[in-house]
Amino acid sequence: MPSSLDAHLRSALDADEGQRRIAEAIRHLCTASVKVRNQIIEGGSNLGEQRGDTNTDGDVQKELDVLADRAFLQAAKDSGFMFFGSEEQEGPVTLDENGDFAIAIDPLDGSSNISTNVSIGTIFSILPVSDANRADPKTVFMQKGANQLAAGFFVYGPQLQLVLTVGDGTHVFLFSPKFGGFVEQTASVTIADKAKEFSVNMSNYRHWDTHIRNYVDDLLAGEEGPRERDFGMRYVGSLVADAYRILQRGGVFLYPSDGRKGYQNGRLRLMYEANPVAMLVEQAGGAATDGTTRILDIEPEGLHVRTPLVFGSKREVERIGRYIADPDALA
Ligand code: P6P
Repeated sequence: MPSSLDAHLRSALDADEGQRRIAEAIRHLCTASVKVRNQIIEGGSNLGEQRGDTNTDGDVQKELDVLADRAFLQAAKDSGFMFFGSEEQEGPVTLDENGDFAIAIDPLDGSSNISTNVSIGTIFSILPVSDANRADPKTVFMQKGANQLAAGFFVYGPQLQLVLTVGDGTHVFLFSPKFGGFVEQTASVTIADKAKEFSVNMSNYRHWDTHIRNYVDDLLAGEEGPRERDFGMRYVGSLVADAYRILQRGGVFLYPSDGRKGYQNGRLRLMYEANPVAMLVEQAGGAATDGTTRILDIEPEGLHVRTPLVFGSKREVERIGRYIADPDALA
């Protein structure tokens, strides 16, 4: 019988009461993920239907967005954790004045893909609450990603998977209805150092800065240009799907800043997309930057701030930094 998530949590998070509370919160998050999974499987065709409200991205909420937000808010309540989600217009929800931990979460990332049956996900980050910032929920979440105690994402695809780190490497767990829980699928994922694929929305090419265009041009030129090989391209348009593929077989993902209105810092959110993905990728031996600065070192200037995001095979992420630092160099 493969090792269970429970066994992993008991061995990785058992040093003190705080760690045990984080383990319990991860169990509650898993319970919420199974509710979302079951709704996707059984929920019929209205899951992608719009409800009329908009979230902070300006996206119209879908039925499943609201169900996921409620399910994960309940998980935070059951954990006694503060809660801040991408769907929250007003800001963080204080659930427990004396809470020691907080969850920043995108309850349903990629919901525009529901109607096309593409993998979607939930991305979460667990942060400490210090006495200094406990009084103001907003300051609780205004901390850099390096402070994360745990991070993960659920992938609602052909299988329900949990990609998780509690600072002890990145591990993949598979939901097994037969087993009635999550079983370990891959212990200690390692991202291949060399990238053979890149992942970017090429339709934004004309909006990128010169150095990003130069970098992508060289990828497209392959062996006929300055690069040592030809490259493949994969782009799902669902962050958890692209991130999971890169964790499994290497590659590099880019969502750069671009000239479009509202995209000067790219599209992805620092708090509940870039930071958790960056922790998972670094724990798997990869790298994650905004092009030049380590994502986990970025001090947030707002709760829903966006950041340019580059992550994946470490040598490729570093190469992009060299294109930006010296656009004329053939990095
Ligand atoms: P674009 C999905 O809506 C999402 O937030 C991420 O999951 C994904 O990586 C990105 O947006 C895709 O954005 O502009 O390429 O459609």
